[in-house]
Amino acid sequence: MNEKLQAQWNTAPEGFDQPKESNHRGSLNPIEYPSSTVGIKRKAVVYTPPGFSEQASYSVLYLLHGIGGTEREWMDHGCPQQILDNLHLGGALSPMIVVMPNGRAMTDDRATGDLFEASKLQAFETFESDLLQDLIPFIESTYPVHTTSAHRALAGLSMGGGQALNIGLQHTDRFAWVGAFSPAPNTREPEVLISSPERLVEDLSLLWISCGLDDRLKPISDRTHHYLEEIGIPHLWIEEAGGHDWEVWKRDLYHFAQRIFK
Ligand code: FER
Repeated sequence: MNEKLQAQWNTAPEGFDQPKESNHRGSLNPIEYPSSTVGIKRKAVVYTPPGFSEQASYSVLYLLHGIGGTEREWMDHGCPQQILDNLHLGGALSPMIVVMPNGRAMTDDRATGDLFEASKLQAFETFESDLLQDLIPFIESTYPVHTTSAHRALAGLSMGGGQALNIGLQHTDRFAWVGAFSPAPNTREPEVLISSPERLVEDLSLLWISCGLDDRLKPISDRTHHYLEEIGIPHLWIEEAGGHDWEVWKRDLYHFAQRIFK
């Protein structure tokens, strides 16, 4: 990648994550949906953009958290409302809502105790069914949204980045846009992850993989990128300044959001 492009990923404009004076603001709303997968009602947070209208039709980005988080993690640490409001007000985004689920699909899905316990790691796998069978149908019957893969994106950070790859690349009929920000060791091995290269090339509009150069999980991203390159699958590969942290993920959201649904 040339130096100019590389530099682009290491910056976002001053104040990109700060609230601007405006009467037009989006909003973040907690929701609950029935999960047949877990057998309980599960929580999520939904961002609707400035000027949101039931008469319009929106695309949907499903945005996933890391191992230490819940459905609140992006809201509490990633300034999604400020970043997305500012982009919407600048005319830089397609009309979209953003759904932030809880990716630990089990009865007690709080981020407490030993987060690496087997049952808790398994719950990040179980989320595949919760997302596809429960959450997406709920969102699509509740919000005024488009329901084709061209209008659905799946992205996440760390554990959520691994989920975005594991789920997204198996279900390219459901998601045309997939983004992994600093994907974690839950990311399947490349040969398993990419079981049907031709299908990926045909179905995906964007496959994004990014990681901070100082992130100790970077070998996971490297491995995935090298395999994709080797077998000739187009993807956006971003090595950026920083570690396993929110400065990186906020910037990733800023850039990724502008590239989807276009
Ligand atoms: C691991 C190291 C980190 C791992 C997961 C993580 C499943 C996740 C980190 C995060 O989500 O921030 O070995 O194994």
